[in-house]
Amino acid sequence: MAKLFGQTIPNLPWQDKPAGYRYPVWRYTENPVITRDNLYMANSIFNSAVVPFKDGFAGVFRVDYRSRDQKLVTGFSKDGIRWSLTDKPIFGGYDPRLCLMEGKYYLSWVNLTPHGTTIGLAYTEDFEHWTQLEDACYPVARNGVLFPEKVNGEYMLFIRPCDRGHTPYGDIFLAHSKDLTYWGKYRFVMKPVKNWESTKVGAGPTPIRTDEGWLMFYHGVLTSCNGFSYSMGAALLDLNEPWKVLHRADSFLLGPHEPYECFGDVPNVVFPCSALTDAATGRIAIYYGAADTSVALAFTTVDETIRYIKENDLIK
Ligand code: BMA
Repeated sequence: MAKLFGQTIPNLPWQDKPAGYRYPVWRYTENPVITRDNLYMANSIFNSAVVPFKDGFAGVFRVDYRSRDQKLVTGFSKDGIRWSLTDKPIFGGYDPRLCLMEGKYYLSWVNLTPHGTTIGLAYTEDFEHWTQLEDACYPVARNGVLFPEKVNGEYMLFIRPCDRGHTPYGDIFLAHSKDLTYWGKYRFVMKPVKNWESTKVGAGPTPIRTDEGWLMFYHGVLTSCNGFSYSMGAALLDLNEPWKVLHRADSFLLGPHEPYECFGDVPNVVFPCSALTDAATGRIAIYYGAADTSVALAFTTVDETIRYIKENDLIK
């Protein structure tokens, strides 16, 4: 087994891969796990992030209310599947990512400013009290994703420069910081290459350290005659120089297929924001937004994913 570093999570939500299923990522049979019915006045709940917390799990959820205000709320769960959300927005904005680093839970998200979107940063220890840091970037950027540990003594943040709208382009960059306030040394990581992601790419869950490199799940966007279609890809990045792509799957690992991924406020969206990993077994549980309407869950293992990446490697 490829070695996966990080927490051991014995109560990781899990289902075995269905017999005869050939792809590396399989869906939870009772998807979606969170719908608009989880919160009064929600129009939709999607693109959300979770982490292990106490004897269960905590999360930050993107809620678009009936007013269509976009807010982040917290939620708690014993098993990672049945969630109770608190109807008390902590920040405005969308697409949260969570990462446990140095004993604190760091949140990065798309922060809304009068000048465009930027990367908001905050941390908490209890999911009740939050300390907001400086925005990590001037507008306009989205898909800010922190690494769970320093690399060569510096914090690392994926970032995706964009415009003020639903940007028809997008490459992933990496920013460095010594203090989580001043960011710089921007390095290009990857751009869209293949058909399924020919419009733009953006980092997804907190990257996962393995002995083969940083495992990065990301979303790739295709522009079809019917608009954007979002799927999940994966790549392995160099451990010491994570802007260097070692291997990258040339085909998606999970794309819009089931009705809850194909129909909704924005059809044809699989948007991963969070991955729980169990170092003891190599299991990975991925939470993804489905059709900008609900949150769904899928499973893989570090070996299944790395095998698929290498079998379909873009970097020859
Ligand atoms: C994200 C956000 C959403 C959008 C989504 C697809 O980056 O901009 O509002 O619809 O992509 O889930």
